[in-house]
This record gives sequence, structure tokens and C-alpha cells, in this order.
Amino acid sequence: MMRAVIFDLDGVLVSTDHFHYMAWKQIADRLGIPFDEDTNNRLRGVSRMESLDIILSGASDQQFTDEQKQSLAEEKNAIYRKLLEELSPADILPGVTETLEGLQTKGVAAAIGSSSKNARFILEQVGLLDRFTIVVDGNQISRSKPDPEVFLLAASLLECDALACLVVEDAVAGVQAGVHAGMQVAAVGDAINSKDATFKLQRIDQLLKLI
Ligand code: B16
Ligand code: MG
Repeated sequence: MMRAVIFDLDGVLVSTDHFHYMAWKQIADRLGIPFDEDTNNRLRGVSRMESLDIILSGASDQQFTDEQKQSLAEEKNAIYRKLLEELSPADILPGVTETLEGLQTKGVAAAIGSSSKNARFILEQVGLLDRFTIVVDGNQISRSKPDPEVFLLAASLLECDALACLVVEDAVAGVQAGVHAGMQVAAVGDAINSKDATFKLQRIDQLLKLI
């Protein structure tokens, strides 16, 4: 029996992909590194520094010190944070509010398991922060998806066995993280192409039928 649902944030509850893209694009253009929406899709669920490494791998002729990389990541985050200020409750993805209400009615806990260090800010901006019993984000983990750390920490804080947790993810790396945590995983968006997903949902509110 499912006792808790652990939601990924970006791409599941709110879509900030384009904001990530615009911020990274400014940095990549300045450095003369090719960067398009396809490369941006590879950054889903991946930490900020790992995302930067993927982008910089497109510039094999340029070398960057750790200090330079740190500075580029901070610059990207400042641009991204400014864009996040535009978020409002209107940016909550379709079906999310109904899903959270449905879980509350069924007495199933809702938690967040996100790689983003901006997760709390995003949740505040869209007015969803108080809907979650537990929020685990990129500030609390040292290994990012597909490592299961973020989901195992959420389950531990929920005092819930992994077998009784369902993860909802839009990224292939996130689906793998849920599977590595020993949890069932419902894939939405691009992640429905992942062979590892336990369930594939066209709409997030379909998960209410799984509980
Ligand atoms: P930040 P999620 C992830 O969030 C995003 O999908 C990924 O594109 C981003 O690089 C990562 O957070 C880190 O974000 O720079 O805000 O710490 O999908 O795990 O909720
Ligand atoms: Mg995501």
C-alpha cells in the first residue's frame, strides 16, 4: 500500500526548463559554445555543476579552472533566479492541484525530491510550499540523480518504507534514481520513454488511480 508520493519538482509540478535554457544560453553564447534545446533536455534532473560540465564538454578547445566553473555556475544561477521571480500560481502544471487535493483526501503524504537548490523558492513563488509534508532539495544531498540519495532521504524523513513510496519523475535520470531507491516510479513527460518506469502517465492526476 502506498503511504507517500515523492514528487520531482521541475518538469512535474512546474516547468522551469525554458528559464534554465535562457540562463545557460547567455553563458554559452558568451563563451562561443553551441547550446540548443536538445542539449538543455539532457540537463533535466542533473545538478547545476554537472549541467555546466555537460555544456562545457561542447568546448573541447577551452579549459576552465574550478574557480572559473564556480563563477559561471553562480552567474547562471543569478540570471535564473531573476527569471524565477516571474513565476506565479498560474505556472502550476495542469492536473497538479487536483492530484495534491486527491492525495490529501486519501490520507497519502506528499513530499518533494528535487535536485534543485532553488526548489523552495520555486514552491513559494507558485504558492505550493505548504502542500508538502517534506521538501528535500539540492541543498541537502551530495550525489545527484540517478543516485537515489534525494528519494531515500525524503522517505527517511517521512518515516516511510521505500516500498510504500511512489516517485513521480519527468527525467530519465530521476526515474533511475527512484528505481535505485527501491521505489515504484510513475513517469510523466519525456520520461515515459524510460524502460525503467513502473507506470507511464499521460496526465499527472492519473496517479490517483494507482493509490
Ligand atoms: P538548480 P528537478 C533539477 O530539478 C532540474 O531538472 C535541472 O535541470 C537542474 O539543473 C537541477 O534541478 C539543479 O537546479 O540550479 O536550481 O539547483 O527536476 O530535480 O526538480
Ligand atoms: Mg524534473
